[in-house]
Amino acid sequence: MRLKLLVRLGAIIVAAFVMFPAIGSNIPHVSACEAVHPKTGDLNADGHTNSLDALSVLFYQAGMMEPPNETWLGGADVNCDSSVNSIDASIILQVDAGLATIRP
Ligand SMILES: [Ca+2]
Ligand SMILES: [Ca+2]
Repeated sequence: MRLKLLVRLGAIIVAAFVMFPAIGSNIPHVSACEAVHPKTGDLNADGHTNSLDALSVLFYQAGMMEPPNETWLGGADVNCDSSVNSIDASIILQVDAGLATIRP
């Protein structure tokens, strides 16, 4: 029940970021994306790729948290487009729902 609520909350937040792309427009580029292997989307290293990981991406994009380190930035850029944003959060949610996989 709590997980479904978190997934729905994450989906709402992702939708807000997609609808208002100006949010987080000062996102720094990630240079070490390809150096981070394997990419799983499990950004808090709890063994699960889920809405909490997606939420941390959105917090980062909104400037509400600092990245713990460069490795986190590389891991958060799950689509390797050199940017950490709501698209990465959306992919992480899709992985959690079993609708997508992240390339290793
Ligand atoms: Ca996790
Ligand atoms: Ca990205």
